[in-house]
Amino acid sequence: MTTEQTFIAVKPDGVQRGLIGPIISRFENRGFKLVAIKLMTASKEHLEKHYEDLSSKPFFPGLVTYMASGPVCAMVWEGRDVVKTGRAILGATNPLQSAPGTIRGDFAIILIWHEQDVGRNVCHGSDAVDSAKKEIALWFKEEELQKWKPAQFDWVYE
Ligand code: DAT
Ligand code: MG
Repeated sequence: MTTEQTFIAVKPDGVQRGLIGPIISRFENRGFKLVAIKLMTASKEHLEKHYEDLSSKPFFPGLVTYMASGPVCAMVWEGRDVVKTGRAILGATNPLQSAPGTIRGDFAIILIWHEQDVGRNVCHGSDAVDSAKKEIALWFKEEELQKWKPAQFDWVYE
């Protein structure tokens, strides 16, 4: 069985709106395992590294300022195919296009697509196994990642 890890972060709007619990529940309910979690206000330098692939985009400075504006809930989740499934649980980047049943589709309430608003989409999730590895290393020290076997493990996986 290939087990992988993904980096999930409840963004400042999600933290302010009391959505940490509901977001954690969606990953727990699916059978994924939480291996690290912390609430932290990231520096702009840290977020510039996190979003370095987007540095040429016009919305980059606004994205970094917004993400540094308050605490985010940074997490690492582990399980079979968790990177791709995590993206499915999150929904499309633009909340207008994210399906009901997804985190963004259920909780992001943006009504007008424009450059300023699309950032308020509640939650981040790594988009590939490689970027997940990079993001986990940026946000967590190796010793912060817990190695444990949930009691439900043998009921989740065949
Ligand atoms: P995702 O978060 O779905 O991986 P992304 O990596 O392309 O999306 O972009 C990172 C974040 O940047 C995204 O969650 C919200 C913001 N963003 C993306 N496209 C944007 C746009 N056209 N205008 C403003 N913000 C945008
Ligand atoms: Mg992305």
